[in-house]
Amino acid sequence: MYITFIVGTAGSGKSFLTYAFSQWLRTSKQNVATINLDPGVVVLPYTPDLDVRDYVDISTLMKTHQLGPNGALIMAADLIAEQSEALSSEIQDLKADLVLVDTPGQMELFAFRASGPYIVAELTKELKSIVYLFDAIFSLNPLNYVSNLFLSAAVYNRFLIPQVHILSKCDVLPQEDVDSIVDWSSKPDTLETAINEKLKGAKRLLSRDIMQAVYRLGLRFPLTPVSARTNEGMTNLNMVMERIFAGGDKFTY
Ligand SMILES: Nc1nc2c(ncn2[C@@H]2O[C@H](COP(=O)(O)OP(=O)(O)O)[C@@H](O)[C@H]2O)c(=O)[nH]1
Ligand SMILES: [Mg+2]
Repeated sequence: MYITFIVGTAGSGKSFLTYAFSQWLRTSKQNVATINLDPGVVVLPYTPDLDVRDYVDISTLMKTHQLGPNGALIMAADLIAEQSEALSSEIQDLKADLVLVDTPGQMELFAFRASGPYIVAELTKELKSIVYLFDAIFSLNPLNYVSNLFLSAAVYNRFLIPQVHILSKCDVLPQEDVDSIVDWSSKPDTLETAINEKLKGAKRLLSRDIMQAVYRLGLRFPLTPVSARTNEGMTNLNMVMERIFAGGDKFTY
C-alpha cells in the first residue's frame, strides 16, 4: 500500500484533485481508496472510504468547549492525532494499493502544528509521499509564486518525505502562461528574469533572495500542470507517483 497526502493552501484544489485523480485511477483499473482528513469540510466532491468527520464533530466541539471555528479546528486536529491508531487499522482494512488523503482546507492545521507530522508518521508505516498544490490562479504573479515556493519548502522541511509539486487548476490559464510557470519551476534564471521584469523595490529584492535561498538548499520543485476539471496532466501525475513509489511499476496488477 502506498499513501499520498494532498496538501496546499485553502482553496488550492485538494478535494477536487482527490476526487478527479481517484476517478482517473479507477478508470485505469487501479485499486485506490480516498480518505477525508478535513474535519471542517461541509460538502465534498467525492465519497471518502474513510472520513475523519466520523471521529470528530466540529459543531459539537464549538458548543461543548465554547470555541470559535478556528479553535474547534485546532482541537479537532489534536483529537484526530489521538485517534491515529484506530484510523490506522481502518486504513489497513481498506485493502487498497494506493490511498489518497485529502488534508484540511487550511494547510497550517495540517502542516504547521505538531499533530500533522504525528498523524503522517502514525497512520501507516507504508511508503508515503506528499502532493503539494500550487494554485494556478495565484501562481502567475512571481511574488505569489515565490511565496508559495517558500511555503512548499517549509512543508517539505516539516515532513521530510518525497514531495510532488502540482500546478493545480491549469485549465484556468492560457497554455503560454502555464508554460512560463513550469519554466520558472525548472529553470531558476527564467524565474529571476520574471522577478526583475514584474516586481519592484523591496518585493523584487526579497523575492530574489527567497528564491535563491530555496535553490541554495538544493530543493528542486518542478511543477506538473494538472486540471481536476479537464483531467489534463493526470497521466503525468500518475507517472511521477509511480516513479516515486513503485520504481515505475503500476500500483495494481
Ligand atoms: N477551473 C478549475 N477549478 C477548480 C479545479 N480544482 C478545484 N477547482 C475549484 O476551486 C475551488 C476550491 O477547490 P477545493 O478542491 O475545494 O479546494 P481545497 O480547499 O484545497 O480542498 C472549488 O470551487 C473548485 O470548483 C480545477 O482543476 N479547475
Ligand atoms: Mg478541501
